[in-house]
Formats: sequence, structure tokens, C-alpha cells
Amino acid sequence: MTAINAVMDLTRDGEVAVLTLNSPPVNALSAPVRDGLALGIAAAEADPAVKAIVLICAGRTFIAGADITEFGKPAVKSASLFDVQTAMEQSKKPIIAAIHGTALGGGLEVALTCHYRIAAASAKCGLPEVKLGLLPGAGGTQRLPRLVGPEIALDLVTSGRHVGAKEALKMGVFDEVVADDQLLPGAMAMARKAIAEKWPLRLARDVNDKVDAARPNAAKLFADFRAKNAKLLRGFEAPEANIQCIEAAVNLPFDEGIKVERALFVPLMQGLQSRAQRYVFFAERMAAKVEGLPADAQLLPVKSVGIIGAGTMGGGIAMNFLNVGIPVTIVEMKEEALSRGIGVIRKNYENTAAKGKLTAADVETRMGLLKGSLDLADLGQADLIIEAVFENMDIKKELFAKLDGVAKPGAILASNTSYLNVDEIAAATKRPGSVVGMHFFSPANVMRLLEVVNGAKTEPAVLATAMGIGKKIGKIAVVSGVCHGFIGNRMLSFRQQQAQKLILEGALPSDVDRVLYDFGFPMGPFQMSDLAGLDIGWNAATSKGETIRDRMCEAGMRGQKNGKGFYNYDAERNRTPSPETEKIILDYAAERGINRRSIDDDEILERCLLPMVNEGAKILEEKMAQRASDIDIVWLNGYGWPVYRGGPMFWADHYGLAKIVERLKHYGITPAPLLEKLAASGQTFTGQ
Ligand code: T1G
Repeated sequence: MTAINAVMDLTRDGEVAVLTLNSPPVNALSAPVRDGLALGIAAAEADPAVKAIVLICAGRTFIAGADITEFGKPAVKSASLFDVQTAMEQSKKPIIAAIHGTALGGGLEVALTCHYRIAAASAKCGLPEVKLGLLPGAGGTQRLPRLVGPEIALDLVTSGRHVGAKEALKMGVFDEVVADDQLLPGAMAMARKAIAEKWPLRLARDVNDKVDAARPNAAKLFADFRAKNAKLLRGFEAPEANIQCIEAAVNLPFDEGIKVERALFVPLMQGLQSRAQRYVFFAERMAAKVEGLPADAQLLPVKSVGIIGAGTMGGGIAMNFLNVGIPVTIVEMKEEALSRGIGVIRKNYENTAAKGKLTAADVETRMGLLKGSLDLADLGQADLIIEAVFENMDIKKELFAKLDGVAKPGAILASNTSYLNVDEIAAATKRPGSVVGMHFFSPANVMRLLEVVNGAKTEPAVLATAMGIGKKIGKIAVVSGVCHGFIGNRMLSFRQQQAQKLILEGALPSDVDRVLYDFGFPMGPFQMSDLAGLDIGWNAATSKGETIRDRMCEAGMRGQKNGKGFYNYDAERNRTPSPETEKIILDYAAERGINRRSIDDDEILERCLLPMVNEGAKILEEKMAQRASDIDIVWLNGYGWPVYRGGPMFWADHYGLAKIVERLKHYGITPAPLLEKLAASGQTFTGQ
């Protein structure tokens, strides 16, 4: 074996050279890796005894892409990826990529430059650059469509999705798929066959039949794709650039297409959207790190889960655990509620199966792990019990006191409360150390965010386990301290307050919704209220018309569900402004002597977002969030903040903290001390 450099070894087995790359954690294409590839290929080329080359990686995965940590930093002297690929394409010996784990981005682009590709059955591949606000900048937009055709290439580069080995084989990305433990033997066999049968030095760049065939209808193909995905890709810059690269692959010779790819890559790399999305990539991983807890903190076992409450939240929460094979006992007080709740879970799975994402057997497996009960005592063996009952402190305290007598020693007792004081709930038990908040977001089986509320007495192992089980069920878990509304809802309340003021002072609900929709939110606060239902938490018996919502409910408005709310809705749920609601707003403002005025979009946006940022600063000052990027992760994954804007704190940094201080004062809002301090010192929340 020859050590080519610190990360690349070359061994020779007969006429086959094996280049083994080993650069943890994911063999990303850092400078040493690029050098190792260039030198390794040169060495194998120079050895007359070598007739074929296998490129394989050690560790958890094949190359997972460019080294994102290098982006934005001064270039170091090393071989470029382009150099490596040129050397591969000029090789006189067939190069076979042996792929396991995930061949992503530049990693797949390296593999596409090889002559042949063999993969382990569990391997995946993809071009996820679009998720970083980029495009495959090493020929992926030109080679992939030549192998799989433009339609599939468009899907892969604009979604960034990972493709399993079987699908990749069918597409034509992989040439062979072998059992996981047969990857190297399979690659060696392929290499020997290539030598014996004198396989051609096939380059993806020369395979033009699929792009040639697509060219006559290219205009329609791309127009249809753009139209179909317009809503999904709204506001993003990278997807359109990716589409243009695939268009170039269809309409231009390879080398011309590469020039288009390069020309479109650079502005994305330098743009704020990609900086935001690369920041989010690392922020998501940082959120999992809990200060004061070792990364390998001892986790408590969670082999069975108890859920109290089979309503929308309880049922959704239960599905998360059933999905990963953890048995769930769900408890309700009445048989009718229990059966309904279990029926909704089954219906959800059946709907998923109808879309082909689950088999009927999967549904039965999941349902087989679910047990219903009317007796809390049935939770006596659960490792983790999560309550999802009515948001009332007395009810929760009474329940936790009962759980104290039911749960086994060491069981974790979690509350799904969305804003109540977890310490108060914990104090209702004799085991406050075992109590933690696990705030799921509705629909709990869909939304990725989980706020893990760290009580004053929550034990580290309990906190670590809540975070760990959150990751296991596919959530992005963020630690929050105990305060009203934790991180997300606490900030949201400030946006809601301003939105209510704005429609009294002169804006209409549709103005506020439009401004926030155009900013990138999926919908504005008033459309959201209609969707959720205006009568949530409203009580006809006690309602006295004190708020605009009271008056709307008293007028029989319930939002989208009865077609009348801040908007009127037709049978297809198309919405139009509601003159009745506008009158309620105008009368309400007149009664309070408010002289309405025209309010411009900039003011609407600032008054909705800057108070949230200000509250985020207070959350940081009070240490209710570990770091500014955690606040951003909460808003990105729980409230639809557009990922290409990085999150409220990242956005604030680029809006300008000094400007924010000045604007808050202009609106009569006192800036948080931390915000003033950072603004005065020219620092930022996120350091980005
Ligand atoms: N560069 C640098 N570090 C990376 C990395 C990368 N590409 N991918 C992962 N890491 C780190 C990550 O920060 C974490 O570090 C550790 O590896 C484990 O990751 C030219 C321009 C591969 C599916 O977008 O999707 O190629 O926290 O916790 O859940 O056209 O990482 O341990 O210190 O995520 O098992 C394209 C991004 C780049 C792939 C593994 N490639 N990575 O998931 O582990 S742009 C990507 C992932 C590009 C070319 C363009 C995932 C994963 P730490 P992890 P995981």
C-alpha cells in the first residue's frame, strides 16, 4: 500500500489499482482530498502494471460533496475539482467509483466523471446543492441529464433529493448494485471484467442521446416544469439557475454547457441566499449540541412511550414513535375519544399508503405497535410519557401528580404544553428531575420542530434523552428555557400584536398578509387565523365584543371552515376580502378614536418583524435560547420563515442592527439591551 497523502492510499491487486479515500467525517472534497485524488490518479496512471482503477472511500460514506466549511474562506493552494475531473476523463484506464453511504454534490459529480459506477444496496446519491442555495458546480448539471434525461435531472437538481441505489440503477446513474458487504469485491470484479472485455472508456459527457431527443420539445419541457413548480420554488434564486443549467445541457455542447454552469454558480455562491442556506445547514447541526452536556451524554432507554390525550396533538405525537418502531400506549378518558383518535391515526397512515409512500403492511405494523387504554395505570411501564391534554395549568398539574403514582422509577414525564410553565408542572410531582417539556408543532407527525423545554430541575440525562429521542423520530430539537411561549410562540406574540395594531391604524388584513407572503412566509397571520379557525379558545358565553375576533365570532364567522373570516372563501377555498370584516375593523377603530392612515409595505414588514427580533434578543439575554442560530432554527422549522433568509436573527444581522435600533425607537418600541450593545459595537447575533 502506498500513502498518496494523508487522506489517500493506493493499493494494487493484480492489474487493478484501488484508491481508498479516508477523510472523516464524510470524505468531503477538502484541499487534501482533492490533492489525494489528483495524485492518486496520476500514480495509478503512471504504473504500467495497472489496467483499471477503483475509487472507494473508507468510513461512513462515499464523498458527500464539496467541503462546505471551506466556502467563503480564502482558497488554499491545491488541485481544483476541475483538475481532478480532467485527469479522470483523460485517463487511459477505466476508473470505477465504488459508492456506499451518500454520494452527494461534488461527490456524485466525481462519480459521474468516472467511467463506471457500482454501489452498495443501501447507498444513496443526489445533487443537493440547491438546498445550500447553489447548483452542482462540477459538471453535474451537464453530465447528469446526459445519463438520466432532462426531466429526471430537473427533479433532482431542483429538489436536492437523495436517490436510493435501486432507483439510481434504473435511472442509469449506477451501472451495478451489490450487497452492502460486497462493494469492494464487486468493484474488483467489475474492474477485472472491464480489463478482460476491454470495456470502452465511456464518459458521461459523450452520452448525448437523451439530451438530443429532448431538444425538439425543450421549450415546452422547461416551460411546463417552471409553471408546475412556481409556487414551490417561489422566492428562491438557486432553482431557476439550476433549471437554466439543465436547459444548457439540452441545447448546447458539453463544454458550452459547462461555461453556463460556471457563470451561474459564482453569483449564487457569492449571494446572500446561499450564505443564509449554508448558515442554516450548520445551525441545524449546532442546535443538537446542548451546552454543558457532553456530545456522548448517557441517554436513558426509550423502548416504550405513553401518550395522554388522543386528540390532534396526541395522535400526531404518537405517529412519530410508531414510525420508528417504538410501541405506544395512548390513553384517553372516554372510549369515544380514544376510538376516534386511533381511527384518525389509522386514516393518516392509510392516506399515506394511498400515495404509495407506505405499504399496507407498513400500516398494520405501525398500528400493531399502538395500544389504546382508558387507564393511566397502563403507562406504568412506559420509559417516556408525554401528555397532550388541554392547555390548562390546573389540569396538567393534577395529571402530573397522578403520573407520579403511576410511572415507573426513572420514567421521563414530558409535557407538550406550548407555553405553560414547565417548572410549575414539575413541582406537582415528587420527581421534578424527570420532568421536561416536549413542545411539538401541529401537525405533530409532519412539523420537524420540537422545542425541548429544560426545567430548572430537569436532570441532564432527561434533557439529553429528550433531545436524542427527538432526533430519532426525525425532529429538529431545540432547547428552550422556561418562559411564556418558550422561543417561537413568545416571539410570534409580538408579530401578532403588531398585526392587530396595523389593521386598526389603517392597513387591511390582506395588506399584512400580502407583505409577509411576499417576504416568503407561506401565509400571513390573518389567513393563518382563518385556517386555524377563529373560534379556537373563543367562548360565546363570555364573549363581550372586546376584540375584533370576538366581534367576528359573534357575527358567526369561523374562518375558512365556514367560509367567513378575515376573508370570504368560495367552495374551492379561493379567498376574497370580506367587506363585513372590514366594517367590523373600521367600527372598532372609530370607537377608539383611531384616525386610520395609509401604511406602506415597509412599515408593515418592519412592525411585524423587528419586534420579533427584539424579543429574540431578550430571549438570548435571559438565556432562554442557547444561541441566536437556535432561534433561527425554531422559526425556520416551526413557523415557515423562508430558509433563503436564514431566520430572524440572521436576517436582522443583514438588515442592520443599528438600523433596527433606530426603527424600533421610531415605532416607540424600546430596543433590548443586547440589541443596543451589539448595534453599538458593530457586532451581530450570528457572526455571519
Ligand atoms: N462539508 C463539510 N462538512 C460536512 C459536509 C460537507 N459537505 N457534510 C457533512 N458535514 C459534516 C457535518 O457538519 C457534521 O459535522 C458531520 O459532517 C456529520 O454530518 C462542487 C458545490 C452527508 C447526508 O450538501 O447532507 O458539493 O457536526 O451530522 O446526519 O457541486 O451531512 O459532526 O462537526 O449531517 O449522517 C453538497 C451535506 C455540498 C451534503 C450525512 N453536499 N451533508 O448526514 O451527518 S456543495 C451536501 C449532508 C457541493 C459541488 C457543490 C449530511 C450527510 P459535525 P451530519 P448525517
